[in-house]
Amino acid sequence: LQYNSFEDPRCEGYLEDGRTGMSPSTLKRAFLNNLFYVQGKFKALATPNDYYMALAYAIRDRLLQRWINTAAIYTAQGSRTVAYFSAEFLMGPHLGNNLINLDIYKDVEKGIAEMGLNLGELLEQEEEPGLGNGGLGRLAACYLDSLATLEIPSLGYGIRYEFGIFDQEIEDGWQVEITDKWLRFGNPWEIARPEWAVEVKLGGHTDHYVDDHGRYRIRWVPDQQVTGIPYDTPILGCQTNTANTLRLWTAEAPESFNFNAFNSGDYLGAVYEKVVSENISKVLYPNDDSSQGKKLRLTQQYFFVSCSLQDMIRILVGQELPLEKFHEKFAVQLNDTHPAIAVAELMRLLIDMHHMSWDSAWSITQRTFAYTNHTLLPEALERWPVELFGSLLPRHLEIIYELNDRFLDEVRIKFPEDDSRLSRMSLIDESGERYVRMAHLACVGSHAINGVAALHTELLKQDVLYDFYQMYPGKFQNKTNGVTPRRFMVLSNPALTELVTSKIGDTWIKNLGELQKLEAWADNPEFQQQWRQIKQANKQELAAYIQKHNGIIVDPNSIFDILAKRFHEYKRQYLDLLHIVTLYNRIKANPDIEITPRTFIFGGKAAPGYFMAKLIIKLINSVADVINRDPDVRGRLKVVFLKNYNVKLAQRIYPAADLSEQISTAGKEASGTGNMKFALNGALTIGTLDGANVEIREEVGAENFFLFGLTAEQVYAKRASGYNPMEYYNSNAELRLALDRIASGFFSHGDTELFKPLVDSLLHHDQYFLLADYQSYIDCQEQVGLAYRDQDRWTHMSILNAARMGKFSSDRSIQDYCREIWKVEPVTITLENSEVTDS
Ligand code: OAK
Repeated sequence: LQYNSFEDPRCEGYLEDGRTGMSPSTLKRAFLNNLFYVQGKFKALATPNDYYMALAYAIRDRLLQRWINTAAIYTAQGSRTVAYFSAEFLMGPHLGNNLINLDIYKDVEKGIAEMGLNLGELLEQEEEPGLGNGGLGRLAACYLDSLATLEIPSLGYGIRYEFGIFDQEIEDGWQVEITDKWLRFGNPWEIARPEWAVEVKLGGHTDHYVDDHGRYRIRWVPDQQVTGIPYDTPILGCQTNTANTLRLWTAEAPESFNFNAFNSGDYLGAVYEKVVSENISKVLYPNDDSSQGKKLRLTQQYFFVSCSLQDMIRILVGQELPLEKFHEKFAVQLNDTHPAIAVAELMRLLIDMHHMSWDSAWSITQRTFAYTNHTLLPEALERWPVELFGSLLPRHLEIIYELNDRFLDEVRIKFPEDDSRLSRMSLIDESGERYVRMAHLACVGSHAINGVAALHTELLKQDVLYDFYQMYPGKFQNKTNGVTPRRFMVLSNPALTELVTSKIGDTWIKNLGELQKLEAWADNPEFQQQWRQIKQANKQELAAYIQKHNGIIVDPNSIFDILAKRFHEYKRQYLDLLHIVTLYNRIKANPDIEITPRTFIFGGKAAPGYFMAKLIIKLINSVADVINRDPDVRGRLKVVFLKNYNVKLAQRIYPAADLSEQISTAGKEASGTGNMKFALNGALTIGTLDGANVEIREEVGAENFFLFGLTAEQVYAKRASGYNPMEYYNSNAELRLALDRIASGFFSHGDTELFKPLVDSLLHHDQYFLLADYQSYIDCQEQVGLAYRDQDRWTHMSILNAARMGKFSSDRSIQDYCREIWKVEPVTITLENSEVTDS
């Protein structure tokens, strides 16, 4: 043992040995020990992955003391705890983030360099845990970071998918999906806890019977059972000792389950059962903002929810608290409706398993749950055919029917003689085939319902959840999303972090509002110069990445105009393309035209079954092929599609962006969070009045935001009065030329069929009002080009954008949730050699 407590002030006051020490010498020794004893390698044979693993284990050791102390103190104090239920956690790589939060990034970088290695290269080795699709999953990850940083007792509960979001390859311009084998080389960040495994029932039927005491009871007789094994990952807060837990469940066949089959010699039959069980946590459904209605998906949802609630009851009982205090011990947040089955499951556990009365169980349930809605798109609202639902969860269906009877009685009392309201609000859609409506279940079973940006919450109240707002106005709240500045600034943009810190100190990292102090520097020529140089260097790095991966040379002096997010028609990547084709047409018509050089960068995945989204990816790549090669363009325009957009790539992209494209049809994007990450890194936004763009613009000032397009209200009005996209096509020559160019086969080797579905959808439907917003977008982009020519003005705007992002820290969001929904308080974790640590 080495006692280094006095070498480093951060280690003061607690035992420091070879597995906890933060001094460079101790870290180095730990690294080399792990290379030898964990990886079984010496330097000559070690691969970059061996080095990554050796470092990851050294850092994990440094988390463990904090993690164990955190658990011990929460247990001893019986702390009120947030349980964040989410089918997705898009965590991104852990190592770099843990180095930042432990505040040892630079020391480790130096120590690693002294051994002739490069930290950046080791970080690249980490397989990203991509257990989410996009916004909703990444938000959950940012919230875990903030919960730990704010020292709030919390658990993230979800699914340990064996395959996360697919890897995207591009072949001949088309997206191709490859399975994401993220666990291939092992995962140093998780610890399996088989001792806390739980059993989950599926299928079968229910038995109604009278027990030995003459009481009426209901028993669920399942026809399948699976075991949930928890895998825990520590979630360290920034510059605090708190290390909370992300607990993800893996499905396995119960040991006893195939016993009979084995005994009867049906080996393959027994193995088959095992395979069926393990399928449950096999793969993440790759749909963003849409629901497929597959039984396996409902099984996944029920599986992780049941595991988690049973786990929480175990924790409660372990702390000798009565079940009646469930809602005092836990505040459960439902991340959209994916975990909404929890409402019925908690009722079942309390009533059937723990013999509580209906009324007590319902009171506890409603006080436990709160529901966040993340979408206004009708296709994303989850509903399950009653038959499918009943075949998997027969007891839950009974409970939902009973809940519905009681709920509709309440509606009748509040709104007498209103049958259409009853059918609109029912938990069961009976307008045709019968469905269970998960959003309704979530609304009824929760004490709080929130949207994720001010506009979104208003639209929920006026439209999607209008009846529920009338029924329960007091339940509705807004909680505007936020992002963690640790990952999306400190880790991903070290140069800017250092510049900012040199001027205003480093407390902004945990109190983002302090960035406001940068406003004083917005017109300082020297500061502006430094700000620009950093952006330039970040752009050069991205340019090198583009050259390496796409073979395209781009000009770091051009505007880096970036659209990076999932592909969806409402997000309007296609509108960006229409702008590109318009600029190209102008050049072709007049090769000497003055155009501010731009590099258009796209990134994002399309759901594998989403034909139109995949065709837009193909169109981007096809347009890129033509424009990038055309000598008339003289390099003034470049188009780049970066494949496999994920958290790692996002971290490279935000710091290098000049212009952030946030161009969804107003009223469609619930919030957006990429918009916040871009602005935090000094990109200016071109955007519609949609989602959180509205609030971003309010914060940064209208003069520092490029606004275009119809408002949500105008979109509704236009739709109501009969929108005809053809009118725009006929009356706008540039628009017509752009669409005709695409339709003519110019970008598809003469093939006029390939992009026809895209062109036709705009001309005949244009569900998302691209043509209505086209001219406004083109004009606004003109303003962007002009603004960029005045570098002092642009830099001034860029600084103010970053300086005014304080509101969009996920720390602020989490503080709002804590105060207004969860009613939880921070708990300080100490590292002293307390009794709990010794025992
Ligand atoms: C995914 C599946 C179903 C429903 C919603 C989603 C989703 O990702 N929604 C997104 O959530 C983000 C976080 O709140 C928002 O910023 C995005 O606007 C929203 O589309």
